[in-house]
Amino acid sequence: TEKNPVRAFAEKAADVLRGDGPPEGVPGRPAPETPSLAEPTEPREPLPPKPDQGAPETVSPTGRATGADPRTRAQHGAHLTTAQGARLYDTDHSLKAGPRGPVLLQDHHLREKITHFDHERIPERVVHARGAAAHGVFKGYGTAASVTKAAFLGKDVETPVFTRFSTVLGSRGSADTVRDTRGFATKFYTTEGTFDLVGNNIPVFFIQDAIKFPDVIHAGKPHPDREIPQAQSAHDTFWDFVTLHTEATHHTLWNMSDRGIPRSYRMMEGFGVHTFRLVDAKGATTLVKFHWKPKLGVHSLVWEEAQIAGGVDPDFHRRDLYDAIEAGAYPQWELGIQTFPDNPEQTFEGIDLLDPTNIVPEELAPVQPIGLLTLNRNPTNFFAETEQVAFHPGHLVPGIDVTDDPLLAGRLFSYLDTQITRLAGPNFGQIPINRPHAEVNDMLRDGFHQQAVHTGVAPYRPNSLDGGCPFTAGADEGAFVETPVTVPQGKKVREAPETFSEHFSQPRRFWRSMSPVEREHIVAAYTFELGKCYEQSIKERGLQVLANIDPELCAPVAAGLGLPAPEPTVALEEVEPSPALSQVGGDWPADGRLIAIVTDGQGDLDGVRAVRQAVLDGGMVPLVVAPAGGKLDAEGADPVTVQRTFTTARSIEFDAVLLAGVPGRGADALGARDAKAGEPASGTATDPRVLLLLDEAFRHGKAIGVWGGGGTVLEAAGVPSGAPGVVSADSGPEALAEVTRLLATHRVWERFTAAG
Ligand code: HDD
Repeated sequence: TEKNPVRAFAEKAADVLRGDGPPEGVPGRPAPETPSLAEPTEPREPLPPKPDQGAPETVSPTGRATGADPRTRAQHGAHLTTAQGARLYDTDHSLKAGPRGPVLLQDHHLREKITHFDHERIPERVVHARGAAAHGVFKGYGTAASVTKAAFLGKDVETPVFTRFSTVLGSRGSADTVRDTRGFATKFYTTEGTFDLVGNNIPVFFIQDAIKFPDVIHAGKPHPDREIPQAQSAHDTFWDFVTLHTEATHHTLWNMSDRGIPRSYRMMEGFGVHTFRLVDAKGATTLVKFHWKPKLGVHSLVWEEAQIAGGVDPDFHRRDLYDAIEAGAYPQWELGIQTFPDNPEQTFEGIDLLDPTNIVPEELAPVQPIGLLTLNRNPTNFFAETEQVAFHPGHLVPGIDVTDDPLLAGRLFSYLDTQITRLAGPNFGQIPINRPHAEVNDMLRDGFHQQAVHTGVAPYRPNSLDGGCPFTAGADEGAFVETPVTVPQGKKVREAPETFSEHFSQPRRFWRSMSPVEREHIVAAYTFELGKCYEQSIKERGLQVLANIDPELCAPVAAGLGLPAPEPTVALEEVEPSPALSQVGGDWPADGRLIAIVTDGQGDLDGVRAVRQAVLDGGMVPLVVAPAGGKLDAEGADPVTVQRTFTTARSIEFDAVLLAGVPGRGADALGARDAKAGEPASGTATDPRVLLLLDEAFRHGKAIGVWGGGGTVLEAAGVPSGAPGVVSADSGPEALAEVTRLLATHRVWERFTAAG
């Protein structure tokens, strides 16, 4: 009689486990000549590297092939096992009563694999769902020692950190470059306990009291009926709320400015937003606002770039951060503080420090650097680290305390609360990324996902059974002791202080501090966003808010909407501009900037090589763009790897474009191909993808360099050769030198009409 196929199958498996060699085949299938997925081969140690993806440089600018390093492989053992550690001989076929028979319920591996998969997702964050993160180190300058006893701010003290950047409104899978506020949360694993600075890239908030947080988020999230639009503020409910609730005006104006579409997480400022209280060793207190200042300067995309990126590379910011760190271009920020006397009024120069819709201009209170953050290591596993990290503004260390900002008070409740659901129970602090580096000795016990095997019998105090331990510490032994501030007396009321009621002068200061080109962008943003609203009354209210900021802002937006500009309904208080608020002006390092070197793959390859090396020497990242992938001059001694093709390249990725002209083959040789046939064209036909690249780079204010006759390609693209920031040079390195100089200001601002 024929052998039971399931039994035969199991016997084969037993052979493998005994080490009797690979099975010849599974029931019903002939033994293959060469091992395939279904038939495990004899285990090999070390494992073969995962196949790299052809030219590794096409994967990351560093050219590091995934899988090359055994430590970063997904699997560490040679054998696949169940969750219980039993070795498996097949994970590709369900256990069946014969190859065409029904699947058997007794297949534990099938059930375990699918059950685990069914539960792979955890709830996304209710806000800030989409983010990217990196590990790094924070080094104190010691300059804060006069105002705080926090040990990690001491001179040259190094503290490991994990920083997560995020958008606020979008879901986990939404695009990176949407117009939105960005989160900037840093976990400092200090020796005195974990300190979290959970900030944003905008120094003010929409609301003054946390009780309004559900309202503002309900208004900003997609409409509850159709669940659109995703990750956008350009819709009725958002503008309904922010125009009815004018304390949101300041934050909304920042959103409509270039700050709402950062060029990169590496080029964003960060702000603690609230006023915090620092405490020195003697108990003296100082009020402060925290600032992160990026070493690369604060830069933004232009709106069209952000839109294009949303389609061609929704992971634009995530990729940028990862690639920069891979390439060794570690982003850095200085942590700084503005300091204010801790007076009973909690004001500075008439500005209410407890109102989180206020900034204090840097001209009134300079930002004093107190340490340096360097992000130098990408996460190993997105879920384990970036997704599971849990920040909390209440994670404080001795020397840093909170103030009575009513927005902060609600936050101190919300984060722990949301994480209990998101991370399934109260023990998420034991997840590796959330574990403090300081010693933990708590009396918290049991609960979902408890990882510890606690010993002893007395998780309570006082006790006599565990030697009375543990003991509490005094401030002199490093305890976190709340500052005994005097609490103002008063009646219990649901009211905001009178000082919270003026909502337009701070936005007016921001608007008046902008350069003409930044103003032009703000006008365009309001015109777009209000123009996307369906309700006429919301557009009209939006215009009223703008008139109350400044009629000069209101008028062009009203014209764009085709509506009359209303008169202001408030007295327009004069304000002193704060030049520090403008992103235009200043020279910044070009480190980590991405430079396209566009070539037709023939002509001046020596020029391409030289310029590529010069880009690297300048601390930037060269990306060679050619008609097809692979290598240029593949047979030669020094082949050039192509990183992008005319098909995969899009202008938004590059900070500047260099056109490698082709001397000797005619001025129009670069890109002079028939896009369809891929053949060089006889006349002046130029690949439309190259023309689009140049056209966009030009309109987005990017530096363009040509040498060796690329000028005619520019002409075909409609780029005027004498235009600002269009460099014509004798050689690639010369063109690059000028382009690098132009990169220092981020964009060629003269190209924008408002600046022209
Ligand atoms: Fe918040 C997440 C920043 C007000 C409630 N917030 C969250 C994150 C950042 C901020 C960066 C993402 C953290 C991460 O990467 O995991 N939030 C801010 C800033 C605020 C602010 C700068 C104002 C100054 N937030 C705020 C209020 C409330 C919350 C007023 C509630 C009353 N925030 C949350 C939250 C989140 C959160 C619901 C979602 C996921 C999480 O906490 O862990 O608790």
